Amino acid sequence: MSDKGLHKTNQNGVSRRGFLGRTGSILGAMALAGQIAPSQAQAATAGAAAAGPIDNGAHVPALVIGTGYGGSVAALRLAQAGVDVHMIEMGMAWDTPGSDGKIFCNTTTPDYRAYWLRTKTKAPLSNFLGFPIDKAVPRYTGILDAEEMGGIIVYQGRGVGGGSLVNGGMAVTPKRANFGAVLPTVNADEMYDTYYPRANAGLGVSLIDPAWFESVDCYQFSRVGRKHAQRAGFPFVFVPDVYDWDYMKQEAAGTVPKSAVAGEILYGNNAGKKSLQQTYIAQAKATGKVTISPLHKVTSVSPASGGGYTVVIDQINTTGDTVGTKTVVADKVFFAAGSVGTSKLLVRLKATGALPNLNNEIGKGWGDNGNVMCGRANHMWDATGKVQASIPCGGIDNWDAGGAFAEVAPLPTGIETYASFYLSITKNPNRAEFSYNASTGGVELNWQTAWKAPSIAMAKTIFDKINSKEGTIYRTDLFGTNKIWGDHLTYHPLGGAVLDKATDNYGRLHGYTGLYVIDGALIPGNTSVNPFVTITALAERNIEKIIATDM
Ligand code: FAE
Repeated sequence: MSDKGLHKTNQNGVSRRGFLGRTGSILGAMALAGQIAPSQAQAATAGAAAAGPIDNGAHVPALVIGTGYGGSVAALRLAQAGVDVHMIEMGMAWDTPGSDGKIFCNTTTPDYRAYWLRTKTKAPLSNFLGFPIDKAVPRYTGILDAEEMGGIIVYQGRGVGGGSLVNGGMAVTPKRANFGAVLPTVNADEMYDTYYPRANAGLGVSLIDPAWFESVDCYQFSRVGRKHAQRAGFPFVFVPDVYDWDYMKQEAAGTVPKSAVAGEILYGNNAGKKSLQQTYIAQAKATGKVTISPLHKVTSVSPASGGGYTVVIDQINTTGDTVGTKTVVADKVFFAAGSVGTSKLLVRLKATGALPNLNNEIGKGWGDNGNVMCGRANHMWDATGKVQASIPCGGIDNWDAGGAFAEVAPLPTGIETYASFYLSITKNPNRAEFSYNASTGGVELNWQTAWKAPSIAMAKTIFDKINSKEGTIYRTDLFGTNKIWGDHLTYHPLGGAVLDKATDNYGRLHGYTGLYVIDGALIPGNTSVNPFVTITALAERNIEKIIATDM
């Protein structure tokens, strides 16, 4: 594959912390032992962990809404430039273990930590062998939000670190030839010479050791995926990741506690994965100029009478109830609440008169990165392995000919499934729009499930051919009964405040000085590969310009 970025390995500049060894929580232990409700325990521990939650009436130079990729880049670079930053995060700090000694629960055993304010899990794969697998969980400010937006469920990470807490860590730079379609108004030379390398370094991106890949049991599923791809004439490419591959080697050898090899991913990794907590956020905190308020949700931003912006923030408890409201003033506000979070805020603030001068591009240009999932049933001689590492490390590239790039994904069930599983990113052209519903006070998205049809057609350019070559069929038991395609969801929401449309070409919102968008909302719907490296690189580019000219 002629991709400059795809195979790039760069570990420079990564601030790494230990993954384990955090202190235990007596309160958490009491909660799990049933002595007090988890909500009470976690409210106490989250409050204790949050060094310096923002005070009512505070005045801050820079306020960042959200602690995902865009927010973390903004906070670090502003702090390094000498600006005091406060980050507001609606999710939890995720720095305190429960009574099992673990901060995060396993994918196969979801508990109160798994879902954002749900009473039943909402797993992306809803069924197995046709049977529903979702189960009851206590309502809690858990780590994964399955946000139902009409025709689509948008999965997002909640907590300090945003999507980096729950994602697969696949850190993919788009092929340069495709970049013009990803961000048409951005100079590709600058991105590929400066900002993509800076983002990859900051995130701690590296590639699996190819020799180890060939030998280890936990990537048998990926080797089977490669064999089938190549026999059907498709290139299989290794995909970089932020997982610590040396740690995973030790997991496989049984010398350290297992995380990826034990199937941890969707509800957090207790070791091995370099989430933003270990990289950008650790560096930002180390400057001494960044504080974070977890379990705080921004509800309003409007011009303050004396200059800057009045920001209204609800403090919530772990069952999602508002326990206090704070009003602060910020000289500059960075919207980094993720594509959906930022879009919903801006659409509502424009419609309700808090920020009436935002332009009519607000809420537009939203896409799902063409996500669609499917499984294939292999022959008995193509076992994919009982033990599967939860971190994908390879993909099938048919972007140019068929408009699809498919991750060979694990199905870490702990049993032999004889299934190959894939998340495809496709060139789906459909774009949706957010709008304010005055009667409910909510913000809606007009995406239709039928709009996934182009994604299915593009994914079929790969899997119909593989099935025909191998004499195999699609699995029909993973997303319901007799349902082949996981076309109800996305992991990759993008757009809603598109660069050079809702904002100028560096994320400055039109209509207001000192308001910025710096997250996935800037990207118009598709990145041709997994999106977080592009979100990070674009944030690096934009914040450099903003610091140079606006601070
Ligand atoms: P994001 O990381 O979503 O951060 C936004 C933050 O803002 C969150 O922490 C929110 O809780 C917080 N927030 C929202 N509203 C408010 C508010 N009103 N007040 C305060 N805080 C608020 O945004 N991408 C890849 O490139 N590779 C992968 O392997 C990959 N796998 C994924 C797997 C899963 C299951 C999921 C869900 C996503 C995956 N992604 C992957 C997507 C990736 O995580 C996502 O594109 C980025 O996290 C988006 O970054 P942002 O900075 O835009």
